[in-house]
Amino acid sequence: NIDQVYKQVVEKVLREGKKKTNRTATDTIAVSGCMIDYDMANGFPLLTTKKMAWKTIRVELEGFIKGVTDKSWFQERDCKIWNEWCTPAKVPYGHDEATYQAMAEEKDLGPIYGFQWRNFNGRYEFGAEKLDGGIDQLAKAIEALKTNPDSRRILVNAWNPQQLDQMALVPCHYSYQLLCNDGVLDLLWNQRSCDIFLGIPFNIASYGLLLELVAKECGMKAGKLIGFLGDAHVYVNHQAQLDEQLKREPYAPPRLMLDGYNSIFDWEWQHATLDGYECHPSIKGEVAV
Ligand code: UFP
Repeated sequence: NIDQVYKQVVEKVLREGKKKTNRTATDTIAVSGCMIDYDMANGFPLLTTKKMAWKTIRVELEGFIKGVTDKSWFQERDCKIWNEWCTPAKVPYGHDEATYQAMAEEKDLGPIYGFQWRNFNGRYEFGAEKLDGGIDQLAKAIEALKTNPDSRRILVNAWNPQQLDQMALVPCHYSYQLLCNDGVLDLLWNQRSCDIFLGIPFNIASYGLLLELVAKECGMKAGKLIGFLGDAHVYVNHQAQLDEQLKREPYAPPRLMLDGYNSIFDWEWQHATLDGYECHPSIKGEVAV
């Protein structure tokens, strides 16, 4: 199950990792290069060894699929993970003051993941109506899967060097490939930077959900979920939490149900539910910002 796959990643990072400084004030233990390889036939990949924020995962993915860049859209649905970014107290990364002011005032996240998925490199103006001209990579990928499922060229890319400095946060997971073999669909994603305790459990479930949504849309079965992790790190102040988590006995994985919508493009988070999610209590850890 996914808890076992996750445990192997944690153990590899802690065993082979080296202490490393980074952008934040908290050091990490990091390895370069690590892979997650999970067969979706074993159940939905939501960790059971700690309680996961299932609603947040669904809302964020809905926002990405719809190309949402308005921070209040996420907040109205109790999705708080983007709150840290473009707040008056914090200038994220190296944005210049004018860009930052526009983002803070307009609650605008910039041309982040969803914008690139649905309108790659389209003209972007802060707070303005979103202008077209970009490429709808997600629609193209789905069209390609339906018409030419053997293709090895079905990719969605969020890393857009032309617009990186307009984004509230540059992509961590920056591309994914969809590969189909005989009606079974695999999703492979790339992630340049991976917080193993707080980020990765969330990213696994999010791409697992995207895989199921695309598979259903194309009349396929979900196969492998594969993650290529670049800088895979454990923040030093998350070690005790991970020790605690790894001692816990996993429960049987939950089953995902998708119902009540017509196409992936009008899918809403409520249309995905879990059958039988049994889990251990949540474990808190500080986000390094
Ligand atoms: N991070 C994740 N997953 C995500 C996300 C962020 O693990 O989906 F958005 C973590 C990785 C890293 C930090 O610890 O957030 C981003 O910092 P940096 O941009 O310096 O790599």
